[in-house]
Amino acid sequence: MSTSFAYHPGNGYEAWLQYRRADRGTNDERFTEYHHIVASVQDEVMRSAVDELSDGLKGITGRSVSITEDAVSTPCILLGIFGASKAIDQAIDADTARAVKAEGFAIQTDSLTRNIAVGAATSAGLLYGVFHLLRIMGAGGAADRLSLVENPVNPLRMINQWDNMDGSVERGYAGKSIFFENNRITGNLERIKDYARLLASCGINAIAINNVNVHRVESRLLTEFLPEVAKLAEIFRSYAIKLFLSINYASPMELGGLPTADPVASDVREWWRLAASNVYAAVPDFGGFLVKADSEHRPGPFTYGRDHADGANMLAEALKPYGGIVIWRCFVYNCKQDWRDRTTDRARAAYDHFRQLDGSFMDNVILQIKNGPIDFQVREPVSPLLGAMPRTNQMIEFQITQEYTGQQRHVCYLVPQWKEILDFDTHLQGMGTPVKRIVDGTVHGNPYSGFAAVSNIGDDTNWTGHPLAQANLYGYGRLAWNPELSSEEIAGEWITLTYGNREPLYGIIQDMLMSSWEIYESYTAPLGVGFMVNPDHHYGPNVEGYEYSPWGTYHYADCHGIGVDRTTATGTGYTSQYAGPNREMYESPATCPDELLLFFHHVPYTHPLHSGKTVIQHIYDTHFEGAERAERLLAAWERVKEHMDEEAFRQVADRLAEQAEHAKEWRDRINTYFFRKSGIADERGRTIY
Ligand code: GCV
Repeated sequence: MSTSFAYHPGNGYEAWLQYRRADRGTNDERFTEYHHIVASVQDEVMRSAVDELSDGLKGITGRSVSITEDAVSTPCILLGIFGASKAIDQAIDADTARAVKAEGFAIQTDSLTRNIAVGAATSAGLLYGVFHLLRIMGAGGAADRLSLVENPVNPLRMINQWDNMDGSVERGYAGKSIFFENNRITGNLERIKDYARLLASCGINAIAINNVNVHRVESRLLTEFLPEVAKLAEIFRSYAIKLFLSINYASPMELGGLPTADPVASDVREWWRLAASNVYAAVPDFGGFLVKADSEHRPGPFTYGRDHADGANMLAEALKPYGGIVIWRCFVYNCKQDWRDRTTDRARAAYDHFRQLDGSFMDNVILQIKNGPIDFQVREPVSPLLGAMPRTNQMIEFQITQEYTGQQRHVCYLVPQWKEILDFDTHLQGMGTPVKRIVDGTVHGNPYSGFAAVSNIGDDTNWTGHPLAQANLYGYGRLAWNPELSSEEIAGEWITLTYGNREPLYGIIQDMLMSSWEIYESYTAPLGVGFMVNPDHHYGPNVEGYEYSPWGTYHYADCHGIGVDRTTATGTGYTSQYAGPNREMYESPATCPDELLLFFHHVPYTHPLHSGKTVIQHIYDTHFEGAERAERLLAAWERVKEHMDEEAFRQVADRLAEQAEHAKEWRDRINTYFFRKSGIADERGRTIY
């Protein structure tokens, strides 16, 4: 990476949108001649695009910026919609314009005038184009050779807030909600606007603002709080982001006083029709409903002997006249399992409940499927439900908030994990059916598809608590836009825009991010076995924390061995949910990848891995190494100290110090537990308690 300039991220509020002036004499100096924007603003999204470009240019060039409807001097930056702007139609040739889809854009520099044209088919595309141009400028790219077309790969690129109206955030690790306080919608709309900017800048186009666990008060977002919801929708609308609400399935009872929420009851259906009509009267471009039903004590159609297609279709019918959609979550399992019962396997649940319903959902229903069959663990196989319902819309759900990956007290850059999942070949239509092609809708030609993820932000000044966790939010958006981007590229963009690309800072942070998932995995639950965390809050080691609980997340460690037999031959039969080659690969310990061995198999501690180590030695080695590597992260960060301001340095240093200490706790708890269970000593004689 070339030497350019260093940002001073300070308190982190501006995140990757700092638009700082470059140091003199660097390659982004070439942008300083751009301080004239030509645009005729047609709507609020275009207004945002022009404002953002103007602010960005001001920051980057240090000069004041003029905005006119016609070009008065060159070089300038032209913004416009194809067919509506003559200047754009002249600047960008017709073939290029035709390659631009609804939310895409083209950027081209004229070699003679040096004018930069940003053209799009919609104002949303224009907004994304502006953010892209600012990203190029921020990274010190060259203005004179721009010639590119970008289209988002995924139609839906959604964020799910798990925010409650009392101001708390379920699984939130960065302060309180920015949306709600004291059971009301916030009056701090500036912060919402800044969040909308952050999201739009990396391509997000949809948001559900409240927790999928909808309590009594949030149910009323559909009714008495609608005027305030409309204000939030207005802000997001101006950044081309559609607003959704999580709804309570039992609303007809809780709000409407009906005796039932049975999806086939005519008064229940009528209640939802009316609710939808009221929402659309307040928010004409409302996105739709996000629903967690029959899951973790939430109400749902099972109560009435109905299935999830009955439940989802009832809501879909109510939303259909307005173009709204139902996003129905597949996180449905028995959370009151008896730990003695070895026949029930939580991993099977989503597939077992939903697969048989393929073809029975209306076309404005999308099933939202967690990336793995359990619950956002540091390592899980890909959910076998993804792609297994060809006649049903599906989207994948990731978790940006680090519930099981260090809770934003540990650094864990999750983009490499998401990439592995997206690249996984399901073999559902022969070789070459990766998850990313299923969720972008191309494999089955589904009208609705894409990504959703649980947000990691709160009202902490720097948004994410751990400053390095900002890379996960940024990375999620960029990956939803284009899953072909590499983890390194995304990290590189984020580092450059946040801290600058000056060495050694750039390289140090890049190495830290790229190794962080592996490091976190190495000192926590081994070989895909999952959990081993403290119950409820899920932070910190507790090997038997869930072993005798009703939640279905067991590891079955005894003095001989560990792991869950999920094979078809002798176990729960979960492996049978995968297509051909994957089923066989997971069925046998000989072919099962090491990192998932204990997810699929119960093996003796002396079982040899492909790496040549035994399971027990692998546990010891990874835990000793992981804790050492966590300590080295802190040492690496010390080396960036002189290259950034004190506050920005300190925010990360404090968390890395906690991580290093906490990694030792993980190491010693896990190693001690397995040494005591197995009675097998560490080959290298290191201290185990
Ligand atoms: C919103 C896990 C989390 C819950 C979360 C749930 C879900 O179980 O621990 O906090 O609830 O997933 O995704 O619905």
